[in-house]
Amino acid sequence: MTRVHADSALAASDPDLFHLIGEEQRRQRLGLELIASENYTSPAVMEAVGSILTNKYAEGYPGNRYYGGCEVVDRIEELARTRAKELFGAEHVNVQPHAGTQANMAAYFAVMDAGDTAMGMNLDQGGHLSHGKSINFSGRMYHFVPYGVKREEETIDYDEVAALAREHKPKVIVAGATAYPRIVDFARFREIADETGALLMVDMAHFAGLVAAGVHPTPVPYADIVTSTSHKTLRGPRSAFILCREQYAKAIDRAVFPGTQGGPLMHAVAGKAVAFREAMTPQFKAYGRQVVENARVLAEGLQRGGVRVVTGGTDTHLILADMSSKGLSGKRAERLLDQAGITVNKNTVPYDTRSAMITSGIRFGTPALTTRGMGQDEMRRIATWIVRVLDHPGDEAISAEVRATVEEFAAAYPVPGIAG
Ligand code: DSN
Repeated sequence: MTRVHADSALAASDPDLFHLIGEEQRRQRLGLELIASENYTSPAVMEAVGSILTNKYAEGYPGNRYYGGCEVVDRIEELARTRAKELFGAEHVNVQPHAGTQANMAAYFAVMDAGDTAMGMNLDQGGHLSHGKSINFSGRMYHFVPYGVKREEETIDYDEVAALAREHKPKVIVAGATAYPRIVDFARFREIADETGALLMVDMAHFAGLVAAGVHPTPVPYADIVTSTSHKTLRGPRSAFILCREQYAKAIDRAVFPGTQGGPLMHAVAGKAVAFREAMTPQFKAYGRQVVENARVLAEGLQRGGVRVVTGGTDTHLILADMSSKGLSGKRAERLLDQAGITVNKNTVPYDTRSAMITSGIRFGTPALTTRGMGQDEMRRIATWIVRVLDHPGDEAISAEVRATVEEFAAAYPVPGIAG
């Protein structure tokens, strides 16, 4: 039976949903969140996102809206824009995209026509659905030519990128990935784009928080357009934004609204404003440094336990590990770790022989655990638990033992916004 809380409107009006949120709180608090694209946003961001700003329609942009009563939300959107420009040193920003794929959709819509050629990283080797996969709008609307990584080194094959760009003369080259653990060479991409007359677009969704913290090179000086989500390493609300050079500002704004979206979600825009401000603090810089250090230590721990790490390590928040080194598929490993309270996602590894639904890899990331205050010592311990689970597939006693250890351990690290 759900307990009704005197101070919760939701508990009183919808006990079922209230109960389910309580269960998810428990899962988030007692588990170890190692999905590389997830994080715990701050109570301040959640307050903004949960505010009355959700009530307001504001199609258009500050000072030029299709609705009355926008004088306050105009100032909120301006605040978000000013902060984003300052944080990333960008000439122009659009803070209205609802999510990463919508940001990419608007960016393409701004500078390409249907049928135009573009290049993006192969999804199977680390890219993203919206970087041209045939089952996504990007692959249906545009002619995307995929590039990949070198078989041995497992790092981006820049010579191949250059050769493909010379051959196909794309209008846009997209750099950025969702499962690539190394720093992307933006200068090299710029050189290739300049040589072949392409625009360079960088999707920095995964590493935006590291850029903001100054622990990862920024793509902004190199790229014509930079898209990003705001909820991954950046730790803001679930949403997105686009940075661009001034010369593309009008085209980007028109492509977001009215091109591909209707009314902006002003509560999410407010949440982004809060997150951009938080990302300017010394505490955020320390968090960014720790995210990268934690990933490095976690990768070493996994390697010590006999797990093959793709590219031999990481420069970022993300580790891609090959479960074949433990005789497992990614799907099986994800399930085993889940049972032990460790949350990850299966992922293809470069040149994978298994399908995207099975995979040979697991993607790990450290942003969420770093937000909970964990450091190198914790990463070393977590690596041993992961290896113990992977070394004993199907051993329910060991799975239960690790789960109990994980729950007791995790409970000692508060999750922002969740009472202990
Ligand atoms: N779902 C995101 C990720 O996990 O990387 C990409 O959209």
